[in-house]
Amino acid sequence: MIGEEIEVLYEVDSTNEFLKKNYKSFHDGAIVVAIKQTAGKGRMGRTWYSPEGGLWYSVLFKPKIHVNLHVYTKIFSIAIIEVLNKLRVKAYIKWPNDIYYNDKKLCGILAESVSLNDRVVAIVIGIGMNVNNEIPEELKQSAIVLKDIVKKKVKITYLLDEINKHAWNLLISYRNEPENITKIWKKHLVPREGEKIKVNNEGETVEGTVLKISDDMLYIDIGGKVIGVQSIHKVIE
Ligand code: BT5
Repeated sequence: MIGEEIEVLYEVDSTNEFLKKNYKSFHDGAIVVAIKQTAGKGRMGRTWYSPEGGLWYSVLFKPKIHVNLHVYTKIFSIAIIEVLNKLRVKAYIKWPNDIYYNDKKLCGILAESVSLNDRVVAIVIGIGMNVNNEIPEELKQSAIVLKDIVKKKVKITYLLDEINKHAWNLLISYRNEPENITKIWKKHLVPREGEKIKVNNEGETVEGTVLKISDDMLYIDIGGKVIGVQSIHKVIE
């Protein structure tokens, strides 16, 4: 199960960092929730703004067999979309790992792993969702808060419990039918194959058409030349 073991911290630098440091003290499926983070982080050292009122937590996995990090990111993205759908919020997954509503970021996911002698010993999936929190002026154009979408405060514990339940069911279904997860993920994904997007290619913003989407690559046709954009590159639109 996910969240059977739970630690709630009033304040921590980052729940991902906390679990990466302390993974030995927790079981598979444990979660660490913070009321606020003082150094919440996104990918590639970016800052994740996480004041009181949001859902900021990390899940620990100690898989016995190797499972790619992308799988966990997909599973939690789908779980979050399913829970938001229950609240009648039509959110979508913006490639590779963001949850968006009306062109604005509602939630981000950060998947990390800890290795010992080349063996992955812990996987930490960090989830940050704007729920009842404020967002700073500089993010107002690009970010959104759940309470402003549904026009009322939403219970953090409800979201936490639902996301974990959905993610657990998806994880079990992944074991039996791995390709089904990719199918569901693609259904909620923006952009879709065939759509036009803008990407940052060698420092320049260029427009192209998405030819194919794989786990961690977008293949884009830019005027006849096909480039592979890895998830670490920034997709502009
Ligand atoms: C992400 O990174 O979207 C992953 C965010 C993961 C946060 C969770 S919270 C619990 C756990 N503990 C952590 O320390 N992290 C995880 P990325 O795609 O790199 O997006 C980062 C960018 O999103 C920033 O550069 C800002 O532009 C923007 N941003 C920062 N805070 C935001 C917020 N609260 N809401 C929306 N956008 C935000």
